[in-house]
Amino acid sequence: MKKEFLDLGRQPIANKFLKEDEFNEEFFFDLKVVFDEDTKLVSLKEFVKPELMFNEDYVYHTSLSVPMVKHFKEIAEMLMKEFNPLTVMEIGSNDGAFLKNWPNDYTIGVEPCGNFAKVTEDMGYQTYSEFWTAELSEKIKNDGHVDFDLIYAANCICHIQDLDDCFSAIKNILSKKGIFVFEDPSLLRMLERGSYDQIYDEHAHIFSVTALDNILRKNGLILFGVDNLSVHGGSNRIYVRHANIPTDLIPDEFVRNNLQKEKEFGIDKFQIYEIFAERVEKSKEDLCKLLLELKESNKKVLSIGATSKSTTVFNYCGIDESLIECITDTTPDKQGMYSPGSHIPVVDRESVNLNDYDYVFLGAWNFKDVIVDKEKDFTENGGKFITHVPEVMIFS
Ligand code: JHZ
Repeated sequence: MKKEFLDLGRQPIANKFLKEDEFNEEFFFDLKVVFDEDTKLVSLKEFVKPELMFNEDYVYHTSLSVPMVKHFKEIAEMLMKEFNPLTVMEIGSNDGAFLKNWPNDYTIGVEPCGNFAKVTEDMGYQTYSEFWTAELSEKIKNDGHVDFDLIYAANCICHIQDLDDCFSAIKNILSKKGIFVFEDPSLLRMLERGSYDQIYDEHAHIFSVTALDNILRKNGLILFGVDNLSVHGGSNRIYVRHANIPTDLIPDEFVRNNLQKEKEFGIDKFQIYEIFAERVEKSKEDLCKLLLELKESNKKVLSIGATSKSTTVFNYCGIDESLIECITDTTPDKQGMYSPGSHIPVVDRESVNLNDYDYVFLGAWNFKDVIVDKEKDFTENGGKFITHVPEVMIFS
């Protein structure tokens, strides 16, 4: 019942930045996307082995994007106030941007990337450096942990390929009246904005509320709340509890509104995905045309934000160093390396004078306001920005 609608070509591991001597052995796979007529879930056709993506060398450092630190502090405070959990677990705890807002005596992390698991262990949080599975939930129980009142995950559940195993593991270790809260990019926002670069190896699925409602029910869980968030280009925060356990947490009007909005958009119909695929192709044509014209008129272009998203764009559109000279990024582990597949040098923002460039491509378009504000001097000196979301355009 899975129907393919989009082919984003040969793609590398989105967050595997490389040294020059690693170019020859780089791993590539076919990035194709399918729609499941049964559950309405959108997923990658071919999954990449998790160990190839999430390991000791993982470079995405949540705390290096300053707006995200504030985001996680605010959500932790809200959850504490609204639900007052006595035991907390975060799945995909990365560098502890969320965990650090909770006392470490009743909070644990799960993080398969060993480098980050060590960071949160050093902060005093017990961290299981493993992938989230039903087997791990059993192991955590056997280690003597009581069931959790709050299980939280941000930009992690959509990375998990086997959702039935993932949700049954949650059900196994969620306390009777506990809540499971997770946030991931919204499929509706991606379709509305044409932000096809939300699709890369790590994002095994792009969730709609509709598909989650179906899959959670199948696993004995109920979705009772949805918050629409602006982070990461438009995400949904989903609130889940056990089905069949009496509680006053009943699905709120936001759940109904979200399901209704998605239905009106046609998220359950294959045709909408065919229309999206045409839009993606047009975006590629427009971006390539623009960058080629700029090159022909000797304009210099760099990109800000060596994101997973820009890995998809650069590889799908065939953009290399001849079109975008370099990428700046605040993450020290990405600096001095080359971008996956497209092999564009990644440098520290401080090492370049933006006024030597005519155009800046927004690789991190989701931080557009922050970046444009930080780089006022560039636009005041005549510099211009390029983005491909929602359409390819130049602005200053
Ligand atoms: P950002 C990652 O995707 C990977 P990416 C992951 N799979 C996921 O799901 C999402 O996050 C949530 C830099 N930066 O957040 C920092 C600047 O250089 O859009 C980051 O490297 N200057 C877990 O990689 C990158 O840009 C700045 O001013 O698409 C942003 O990456 C700012 C604000 C950021 O996620």
